[in-house]
Amino acid sequence: MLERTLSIIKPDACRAGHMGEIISRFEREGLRIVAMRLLRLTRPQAEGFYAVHRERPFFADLVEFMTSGPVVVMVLEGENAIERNRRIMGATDPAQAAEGTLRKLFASNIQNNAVHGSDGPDTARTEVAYFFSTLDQVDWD
Ligand code: IDP
Ligand code: MG
Repeated sequence: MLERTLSIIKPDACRAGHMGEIISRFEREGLRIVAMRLLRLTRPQAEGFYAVHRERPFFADLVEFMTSGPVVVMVLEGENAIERNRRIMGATDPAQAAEGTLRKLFASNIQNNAVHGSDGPDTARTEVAYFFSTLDQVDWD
């Protein structure tokens, strides 16, 4: 099934100069970028994006981290793009992430873990719409 998913290159990976490598990886894996923007999240924007985690003990630190520098937000498109992106990213905790995954390569710890990816069709739809209108998403064909 042709899907779209939201990807974020988090502040740690942007700061470390890994934006290009991460974007290259998506291109090599055949995920097409249909929208992309470099921005710095405000506190309300980060809190809204991670609202499902607001009761978790790590929420305040997560918001602090996500607003600590620029991020790249992207919409990736492809067959099973949601699941494929999650596989390319690897486990949330880099200590658990498989060899060669973006988090194994670039994450420092369970919080500063380089990338975000939508975890299912419903979240993908909501998260894409959080940053991009349909008019922002290009048609390659
Ligand atoms: P995911 O990004 O792999 O989908 P989630 O459980 O949805 O993982 O958590 C969202 C984000 O919150 C993670 O990517 C990470 O930055 C942060 N996070 C998750 N669990 C922890 C934790 O136990 N301590 C600190 N930060 C965490
Ligand atoms: Mg998640």
